[in-house]
Amino acid sequence: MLNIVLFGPPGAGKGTHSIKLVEKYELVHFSTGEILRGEIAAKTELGIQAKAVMDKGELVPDKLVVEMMRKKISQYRNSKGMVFDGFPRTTAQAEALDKLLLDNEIGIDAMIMLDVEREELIKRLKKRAETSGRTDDADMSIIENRIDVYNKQTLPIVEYYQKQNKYKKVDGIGSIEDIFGRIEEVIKNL
Ligand code: B4P
Repeated sequence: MLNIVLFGPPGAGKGTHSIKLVEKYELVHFSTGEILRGEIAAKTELGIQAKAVMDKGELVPDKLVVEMMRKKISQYRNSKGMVFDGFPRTTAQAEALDKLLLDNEIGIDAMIMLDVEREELIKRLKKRAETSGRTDDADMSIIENRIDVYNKQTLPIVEYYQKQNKYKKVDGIGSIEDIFGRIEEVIKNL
């Protein structure tokens, strides 16, 4: 089994490279952002609560996200592996993920961080805003807030995975093929 956390700031290319990981290694893809947008579209109780925070570029409360993931993970415990895209986003979520996996007698193999600087992130998200229809891409102050939230609340997770010797940093600038090649190299050496 191959279980990867694909990590990085908003716009780093997590979604883009998760799709390629799924194709190449036949993994199950969990994007908490996509799952939450699905809940919003379906106007569920969770979706209504999530929309209010996502529209501001803040994080959905840990409890709601972890509960949502608990149900998903147990369904796929016998798959070839999983790619976690946008989850965990806080140290509490990282701890909860380890616990959820342990309950299913599995674990994370690597946390791969896509390293991209702020200016490039803003450029990519502004470009995506032209086609995505995402309210959190449409406004410059929300984009800025998402990056600030990442730096304050999400980046500390690096230390959590460093302590477990699972943290792998990859240069996230360049063509998608080149970046994916760097990710493949990390996986080959696990
Ligand atoms: P997400 O859906 O995860 O949104 P994101 O952080 O912007 O990442 P995304 O995957 O969309 O972008 P990507 O880097 O692939 O989360 C949205 C919101 O949901 C969060 O703000 C939060 O409110 C909530 N949420 C989600 N998970 C949560 C959790 N665990 N806890 C609490 N709240 C949570 O790519 C961006 C763009 O870059 C794409 O358009 C792509 O085409 C482009 N791109 C990629 N690689 C490129 C390259 N090499 N060169 C040029 N462009 C590239």
